[in-house]
Amino acid sequence: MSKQLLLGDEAIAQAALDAGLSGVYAYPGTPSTEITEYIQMAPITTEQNIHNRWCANEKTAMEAALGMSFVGKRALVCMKHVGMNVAADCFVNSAITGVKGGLIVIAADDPSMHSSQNEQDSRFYGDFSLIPMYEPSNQQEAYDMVYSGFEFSEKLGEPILMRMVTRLAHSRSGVERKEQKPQNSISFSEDPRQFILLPGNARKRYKVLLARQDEFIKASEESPYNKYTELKGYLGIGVKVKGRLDGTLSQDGELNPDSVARAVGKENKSEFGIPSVVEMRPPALCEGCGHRDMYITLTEVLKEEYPSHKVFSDIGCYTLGANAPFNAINSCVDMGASITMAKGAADGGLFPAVAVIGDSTFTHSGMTGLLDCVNENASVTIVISDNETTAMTGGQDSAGTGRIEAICAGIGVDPAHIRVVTPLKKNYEEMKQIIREEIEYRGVSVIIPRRECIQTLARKKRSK
Ligand SMILES: Cc1ncc(C[n+]2csc(CCOP(=O)(O)OP(=O)(O)O)c2C)c(N)n1
Ligand code: SF4
Repeated sequence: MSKQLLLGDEAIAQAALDAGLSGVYAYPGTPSTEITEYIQMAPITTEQNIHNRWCANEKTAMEAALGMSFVGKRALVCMKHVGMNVAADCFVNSAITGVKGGLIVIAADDPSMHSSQNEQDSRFYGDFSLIPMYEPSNQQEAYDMVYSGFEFSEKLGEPILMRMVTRLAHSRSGVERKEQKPQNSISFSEDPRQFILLPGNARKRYKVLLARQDEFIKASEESPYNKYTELKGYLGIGVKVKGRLDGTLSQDGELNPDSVARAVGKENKSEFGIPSVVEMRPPALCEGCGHRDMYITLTEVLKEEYPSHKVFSDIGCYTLGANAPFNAINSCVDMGASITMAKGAADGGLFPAVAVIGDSTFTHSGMTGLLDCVNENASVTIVISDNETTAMTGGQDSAGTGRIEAICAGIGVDPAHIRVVTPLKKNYEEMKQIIREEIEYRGVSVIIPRRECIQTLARKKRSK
């Protein structure tokens, strides 16, 4: 078969397509995003009607994929490592239901936090949920594991977790493809109660999962991907193995040639230094970005008129409001936490409590927090800075585009306190007046500054 030069992420996508994939379910997040983007662009996806639309969040992705597996078809779920925390409820339980059609979950870890808020190790999720896990060491293995992994998942009747890391996801190598398989046709489990996790059934299924661990270990020992090369007789002769745990290597961050060379007492001379013209510069919002206009007006009102304010932000381009010149935000914890933290702080007596969240993060996990606010008529001012895309991860579709006000009204926000503005310099006075009015309103108010991200706008213009 032909060899292609593929990113690790692309190797996964190509393998899934070649293995007869029926649907990819994902929410964008570095370093996993390119898997879904590759599937979206592949001609076979349209030809064979393979599901490929972005999901609202990782939990909905995992659940929809389990539904696809329920009907006997092959599904792929992709997310960055922190997405595993969002998907965990369904993911852990899917080990107990088991699967019908092959199901592979890709967790793309980001050691050294190149673009993440933590560097958790997703392999613990494999251990924790007691299912088999793959960890490829190169692009070809990533391809081979996914290609054969669907069949393996169907044979075991369990989902498979595959852990990637940034360097492998984002570097290229030649990958040999295998033959194209057709999609599975619809079929159902022989056990009509397989997916019903009522306690009586869940207890039984959990016992079965536990009893099957030896079988999984055997499969692991016989796997062509597990090789043991006798290095210097380390195992079994009492030679001390040095590494992260004894401090020889740092417990955090990724391993690289420099850190390993230092650990074994060798000097590793860099061949290519950083040219002197290259200067480190902190990331910043693009010139002309609507989030800038939002922060300029918001901080002017808050700093001058409400010195006791706090701003709870969220995760997206607008998190850069933490940096100068804005220095506008006081928190950024996890997707959706802006609204809920603002509510908790307001419950505790803070005034004004302001949340700043993007449109994609709002539909990912801000909506439920808004419902909590509405149910208690919390005194919070929520700014949904709507740039009509998921900009931070490269401009993917955003699940609520065109419907943000309707969603807020549907959740129960008083329509009089859902205020839409266009974040442009000429509207600054109007924006500041709206911010004042909504802060003064002691209930739930939502301000929606809406202007398309200039990067996606420019891309659309170029493609026209
Ligand atoms: C649980 C989780 N999933 C995915 C990500 C990756 N990620 C960071 S911000 C973001 C969405 C940003 O979109 P939006 O809130 O609309 O803000 P924008 O970047 O468009 O300003 C995503 C998907 C993450 N950090 N955490
Ligand atoms: S990519 Fe878009 S949303 Fe992000 S900073 Fe640039 S203009 Fe703003």
